[in-house]
Amino acid sequence: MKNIDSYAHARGESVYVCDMPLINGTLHASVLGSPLAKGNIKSIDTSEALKIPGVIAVFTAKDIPGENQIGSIIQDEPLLAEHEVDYVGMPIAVVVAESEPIAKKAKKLIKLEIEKLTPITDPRVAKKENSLIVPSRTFKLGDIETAWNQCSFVYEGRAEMGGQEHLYLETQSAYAVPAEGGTFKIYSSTQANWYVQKGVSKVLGLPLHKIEVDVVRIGGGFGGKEDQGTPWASMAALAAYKLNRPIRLILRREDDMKMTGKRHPYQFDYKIGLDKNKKIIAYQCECFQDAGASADVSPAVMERTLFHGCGSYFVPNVKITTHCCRTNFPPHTAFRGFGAPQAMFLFESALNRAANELGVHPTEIQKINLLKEGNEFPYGQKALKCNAEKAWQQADESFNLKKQIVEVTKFNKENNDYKKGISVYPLCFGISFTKTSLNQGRSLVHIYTDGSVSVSTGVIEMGQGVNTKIVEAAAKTLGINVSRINITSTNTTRVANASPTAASSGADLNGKATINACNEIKEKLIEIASTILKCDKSKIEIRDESVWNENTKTDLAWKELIMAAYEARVPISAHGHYSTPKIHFDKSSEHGSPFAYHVYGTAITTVKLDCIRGIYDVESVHIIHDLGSTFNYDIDKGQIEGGLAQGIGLMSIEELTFNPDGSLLSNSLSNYKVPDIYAIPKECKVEPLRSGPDNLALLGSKAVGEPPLMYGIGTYFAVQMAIKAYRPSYELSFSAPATYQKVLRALYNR
Ligand code: MTE
Ligand code: LUZ
Ligand code: MOS
Repeated sequence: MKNIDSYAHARGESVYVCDMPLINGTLHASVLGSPLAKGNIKSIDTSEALKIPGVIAVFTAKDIPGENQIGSIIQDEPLLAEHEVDYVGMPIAVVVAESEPIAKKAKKLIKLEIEKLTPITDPRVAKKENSLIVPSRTFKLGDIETAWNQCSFVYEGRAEMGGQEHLYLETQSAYAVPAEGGTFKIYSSTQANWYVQKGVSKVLGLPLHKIEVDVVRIGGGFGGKEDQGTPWASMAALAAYKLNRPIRLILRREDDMKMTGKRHPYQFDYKIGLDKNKKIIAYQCECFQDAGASADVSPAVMERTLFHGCGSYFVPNVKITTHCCRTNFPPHTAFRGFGAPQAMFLFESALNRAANELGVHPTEIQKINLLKEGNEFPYGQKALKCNAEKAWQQADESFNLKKQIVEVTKFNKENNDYKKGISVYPLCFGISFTKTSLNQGRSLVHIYTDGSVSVSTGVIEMGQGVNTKIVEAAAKTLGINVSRINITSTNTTRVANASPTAASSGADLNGKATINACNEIKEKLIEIASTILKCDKSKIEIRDESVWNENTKTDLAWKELIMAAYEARVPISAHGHYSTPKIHFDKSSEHGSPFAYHVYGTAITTVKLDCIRGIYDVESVHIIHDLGSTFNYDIDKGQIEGGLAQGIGLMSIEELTFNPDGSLLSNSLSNYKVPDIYAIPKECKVEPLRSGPDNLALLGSKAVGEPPLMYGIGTYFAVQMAIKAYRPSYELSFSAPATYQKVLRALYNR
């Protein structure tokens, strides 16, 4: 089935917040951010701004009728700065005007008096000064202290990984419309309409039922709209509340880049120990997460770093410690992979270091340390239906790893100015929100009397194709054509308390809820059919838009069946609920079984390095990916290739740079580079892993949203191998991304 959005997308007809027709009287808002990374606010003078013709009002913290608080996990984030500013771009005032350009012009006239303080811009410094957002956490397995004695080789070192700009095509956007009886309807570009509803409710001091949040789709989120759609919707709602006029607030790209949080940069210390057979016996690390100025989802991201500390490997003695460090950057937030890519980059760094010291290709160590069936993760869950070795073997067979390594070696012997590097990256990613209570989904299914079906779920379409998958699940369950089904917007009045569309679990949770709703209706329909046909209901099926009895098609068609059910006054609507069974986690012991299942895979990456200029191409990436049993391979392949491209960007050219004062230097697309058609692999082959369906996945098809991003990690280590081939005395360095500047320096030891 084609993606249901592709036709309208290609024609530019899909509707985003900025495409919505404006209601008469709509005003436009622009937000003034802090010019300083840390300081005490002495005064805010809005008088000059208010003199500009067309300016209606300027709102600051003192105008908030409810609580000036939007923190989701921890209540540490004001909507608008009141006494102090904590990062450059922190919202201080909302200017409302007849047009956005007027509001933008006026905000420059607001006079701020801020006493400048020294910001913290390094997570290690934050840790030293005890500037932590939540207490540090440690996951343990085995006995790390005695394990070092069993090791023949022990290596210690440092590593670091930079953040990443989400660069969703649609910037943060909201349109708040006051309605009858002091209620508000909010259109928001968010991955979490329930979070927006809660934020607005708190800021306005109104109960949740007075706030309706509606999302048709969003123009990409990548995690950047899990928590961070909320402030902009809340500011629009604040202005709508004060002025009783519809308010549109759409961030310009430069403001979006400056004011919103990104993927968390991390600093790391590692220590790895191997026995004489290159078995990894012990692994210890300390991770300094740069959380930014407030919690946002950082504690949850930090938790996923802990869960993925050993990647796709089994290590019997482990100690992983993470610190959630408060710095003076915008609050860093969810980003595809959610703390896991950082953990996995670190483990691969330690492993590559060991391989380099021992003079072997990293694959020799990787292969013998992969997770095996029944191995215990450092949080108590066992690797069941473990596909780590299976994925590696299939990659080896399908893509002839040995031959590829031989060819790279041969190329390097024959060439001086160009060198190649090859790496293998094994993936293991846990599916489920690590916060167990979020693992629930709901769906409202209506069948209308003409036989057409409307489905509304808690999931948000952001380009990942989840709505198409849900249509397919509903059609399969009801036994009808997909053309009969329409998906409506995601709306808090149709599905309440919806978890964010995140953790790659949107399709599983909401698709399964849709199947539950469809089955509830179907049961009633089969009863009606058995009365009409006077036959045993256990023999009845609905398929191909007809009722079948004992495997024979009857004359009772879908439309007639629906009319009969309506006439009989039985419900042909249902609200389905699904919650992932069995998962649990106990934070006090840091043990449990938090994931429904794990997704595995293997990527082989080859890069070609121009050793004169320090630039490189990703020549090929060959992927075996674990989809369980896919039912829409086109969509899944799109997610694999898109995730890979974003992962390559993270590891190669996407570099966030800041001034020492904490302001963002890479604040536009001319100085922040994302992968384009030239940066993606010249050759990308994807093959599904030969595995079976997983019962906890939608129709057996495993979650695919985030895991493939991590295949990009292979790029970094392939580049390291290529540098090493040019300069054999090179000592590997672990500082992602591998920008061309860093690579050039490494080639010439400068
Ligand atoms: N794909 C597109 N096109 N756009 C996006 O914003 N977000 C990713 C992934 N794929 C994203 C995407 C992230 S971060 C997640 S968590 C999943 O999609 C969310 O959708 P799912 O739960 O339906 O997989
Ligand atoms: N969001 C969240 C996530 O709240 N919890 C998670 O475990 C998670 N994982 C990935 C992406 N977003
Ligand atoms: Mo994705 S980081 O879970 O929104």
